[in-house]
Amino acid sequence: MRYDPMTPSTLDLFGNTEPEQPPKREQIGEQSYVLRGFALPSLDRLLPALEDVLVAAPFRQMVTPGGFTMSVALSSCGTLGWTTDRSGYRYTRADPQTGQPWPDMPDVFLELAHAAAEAAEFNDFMPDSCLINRYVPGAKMSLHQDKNEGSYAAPIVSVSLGLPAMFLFGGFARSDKSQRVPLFHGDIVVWGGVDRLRFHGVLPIKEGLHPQLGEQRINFTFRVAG
Ligand code: MD3
Ligand code: FE
Repeated sequence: MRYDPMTPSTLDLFGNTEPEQPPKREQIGEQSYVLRGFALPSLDRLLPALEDVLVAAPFRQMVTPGGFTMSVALSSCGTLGWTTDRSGYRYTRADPQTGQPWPDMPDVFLELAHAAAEAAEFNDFMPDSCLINRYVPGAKMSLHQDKNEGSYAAPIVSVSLGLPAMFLFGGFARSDKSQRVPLFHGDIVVWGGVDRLRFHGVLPIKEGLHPQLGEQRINFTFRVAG
């Protein structure tokens, strides 16, 4: 049969009549999803906003209550910033290094976190805290739970940038078997509901050079902390 651009069957070959698909997402827990590449369209606004935050509140390594220096360097923006020192883990309104309030959360951060939460079925997510973690090759985060927040009703949204990481997604006891989830530049993960208190961590980052971010992985963790 000769090519006829007007027949419906030919138009179908180009996919124009397919029904709208739901956002592409991988379910990794009952109420947890990976949104591959979700942050990529926002990067042009996200990276300059990150630079601004880091001028006011540079990355620094912190000490755990047990006296160990974390391999991950931290900063924060938003009303509340997560900190640790010899006296414990907590959220503070001021950056302990400058005594100044943490930098405001840039609009592009908030909009992205809100949209990602919505794509995972969590509406009205309004984080008051964004922890910014910087990993160089070899840096890791041991299995832990996030238990310093005022309420566990809201989800947690995490944005991965730069070098890839192997994320460990555990159970409700430290000894429960973890699943391994590879995370790449631009991926967003949303955890909430019944998964909110699961143990999690990050394996040591492998050597590498990311074309845009260089020799590092940066992760934003959005939370309702207050
Ligand atoms: C899963 N950060 O800062 S992101 C942390 O990649 C932290 O930097 C990791 O764990 C990182 O506390 C992982 C996100 C994350 C945060 C909270 C969770 C994953 C979670 C709570 C429950 C389950
Ligand atoms: Fe955590």
